[in-house]
Amino acid sequence: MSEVVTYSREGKVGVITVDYPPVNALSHAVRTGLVAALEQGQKDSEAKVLLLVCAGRTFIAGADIREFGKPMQEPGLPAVVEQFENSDKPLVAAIHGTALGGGLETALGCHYRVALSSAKVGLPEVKLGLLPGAGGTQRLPRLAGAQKALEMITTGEFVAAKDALAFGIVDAVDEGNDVKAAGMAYAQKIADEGKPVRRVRDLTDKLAADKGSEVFEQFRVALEKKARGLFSPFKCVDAVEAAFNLPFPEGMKRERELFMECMGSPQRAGLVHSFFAERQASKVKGLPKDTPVRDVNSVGIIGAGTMGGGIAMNFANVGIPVTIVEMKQEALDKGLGIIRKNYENSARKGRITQKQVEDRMALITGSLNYDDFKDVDLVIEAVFENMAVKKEIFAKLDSVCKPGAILASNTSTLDIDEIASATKRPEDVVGMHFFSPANVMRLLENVRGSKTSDEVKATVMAVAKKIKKVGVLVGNCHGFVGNRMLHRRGAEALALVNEGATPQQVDKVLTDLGYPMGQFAMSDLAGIDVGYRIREELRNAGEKVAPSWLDKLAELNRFGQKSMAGVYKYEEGSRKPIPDPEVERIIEDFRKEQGIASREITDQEILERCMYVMVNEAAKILEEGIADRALDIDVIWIYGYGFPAYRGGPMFWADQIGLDVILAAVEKYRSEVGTEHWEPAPLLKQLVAEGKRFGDL
Ligand code: T1G
Repeated sequence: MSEVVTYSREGKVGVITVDYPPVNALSHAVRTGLVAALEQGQKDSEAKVLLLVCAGRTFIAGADIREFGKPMQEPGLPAVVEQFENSDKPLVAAIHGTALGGGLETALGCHYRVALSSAKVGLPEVKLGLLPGAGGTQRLPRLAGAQKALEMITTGEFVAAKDALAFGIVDAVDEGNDVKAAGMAYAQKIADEGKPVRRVRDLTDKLAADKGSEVFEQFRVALEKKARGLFSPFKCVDAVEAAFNLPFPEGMKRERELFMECMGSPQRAGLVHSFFAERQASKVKGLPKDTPVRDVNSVGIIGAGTMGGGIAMNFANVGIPVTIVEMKQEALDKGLGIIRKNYENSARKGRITQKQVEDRMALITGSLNYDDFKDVDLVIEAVFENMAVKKEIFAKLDSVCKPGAILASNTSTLDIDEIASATKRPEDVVGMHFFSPANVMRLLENVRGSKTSDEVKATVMAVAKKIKKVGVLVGNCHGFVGNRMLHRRGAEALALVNEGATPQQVDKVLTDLGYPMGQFAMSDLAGIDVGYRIREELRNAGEKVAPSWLDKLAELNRFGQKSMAGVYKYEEGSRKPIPDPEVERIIEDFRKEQGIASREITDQEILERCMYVMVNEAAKILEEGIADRALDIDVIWIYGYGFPAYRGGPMFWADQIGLDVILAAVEKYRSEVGTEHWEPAPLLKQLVAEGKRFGDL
């Protein structure tokens, strides 16, 4: 008998129990165990009905993702599910937690499904670059119809038990929280009522209703926009459509063909890497699992601007009271007004209820007085980027906050140690770098100072999980990890335009790679004036900062989206960047002024210079220990800077290209472009010499 699947009988019910922590994934051992237990149940003459139930926190959460890319071991899941469906004894699946992917498919292979009201079901394979490969695309439409099946399979979104009942995906919902008891009661009912086996594959009424429907074409058109650059969502539509055009066995065959196409796609490898990288990033190297974590039940925020407001919403969203301190009442009222407007927008879109709007606003208190921070567990400073101002604030916080309070800065570039030096408790000072809009962007780049204590590091990582952010802990340097790499890309993008490319050519190369936005469209969103002010401050401080055509734009009040013109021009009510001949003239004049003879620049050169410069910088970041692992950098770029998850992040992408190819290009640009930042990172050279990849680190 397998260790992970057991068979027992209680009265007339044969019970098949899966117990394979953490999420009962369908590993080879679980698949063989299921088949063995089913056979035992078939042979057990006392068992009139069979019940499939799982131990632990959830029903089966899918195939074992760790087995992907390895040789497939029999029995495959489609065969296991078919055996369950062929059972001549009614089979009930009792669902708790999340029945996902192959887990839901196994439940769909059973004849009846009961779910706890707290449970969710879903087919999220598309998020891994796949499609349901064990009958989900053929059986789900037979229960839920084309529209719902397509929604669930092309988005991978989870469906709550009550909605699953409404769509016929489950047959009953139990309000209790004991899944075994719920399953036993339902199986007993099936036995007592002598209910027959009911194979989903034989159900056809929903198929007849949607056969030849336009819905498949509508989804393909919608996906052109929503799933730009992705492979598997379109294969999902093809597979579901097959359920409506082919008999079940042929539909299953078609599903398998499409599944194998997805399994072979590089996007699957990228998305599976992203899945595990996101989870690994929360485990900080060198920080023991049992490091104490401080309670964070109240939060203070300094600054009610765009960042401060967004940060406050994250805490109110999870029920943590927030006090926002501003200098002036007017700024406070404006900030609180914007928070309410954001919540009411979400309510209008049906994402939250009006009651939730009021509950969350009630958790956010405005103040003009630092003393209101005396009892909070965590304070996050979110004022404009000026070291002197930040040090003044932290000195004040040091005097009012209770011992043990964590003092955090949302700075996106400045030195955490210098900020901490303004206090007598640098061990309690840390960077918590949110990304705009802070209530939406999922990344939280936590920055450890040289004196930040392990407890504070562990606490801010726990806070990230609590407010549903993807937390990554990095070291302290100018721009930390994300912005330090972005600055290099920005410098190369600017240089490429100086030398002859157009801003739209550069941006197209980046959006074709999969970024939602190019370098210059991003500058227009952030504001051309922001970069200009920083450059002018540095120039006034006597620093040598190269002239730039972006300065010309700023001096012409072309600040970007906010002034309807920047590198691009914008039409009223539209954020669509429109190339502007006026800017091309400004750039041409700048080149003449600087004596630059422009030249033809290829898209490949743009890709290499914008991306390889980042990879080279990332290698320096790794060797300096600012980032512990290449996967941390991948997670930062996927969740903070829009790098396409289907390429796995810039480090995983670089490994796919080959570090030898990248090093050769870096050395080429070191001699051709000559800028210091093209000096090859020693780590990059070492990995190439050893035939290793970033993924091997
Ligand atoms: N396989 C292997 N490990 C898994 C796993 C899986 N399917 N799901 C989770 N884990 C690990 C995870 O790495 C982590 O490990 C631990 O479990 C807890 O996860 C044929 C081919 C279930 C909603 O896509 O969405 O079926 O870090 O931290 O936030 O059609 O995990 O502790 O070592 O995420 O509570 C389809 C993926 C597979 C579901 C729980 N299934 N999992 O979330 O915990 S493809 C999925 C999740 C498939 C068939 C196809 C979530 C969760 P560690 P966690 P959580």
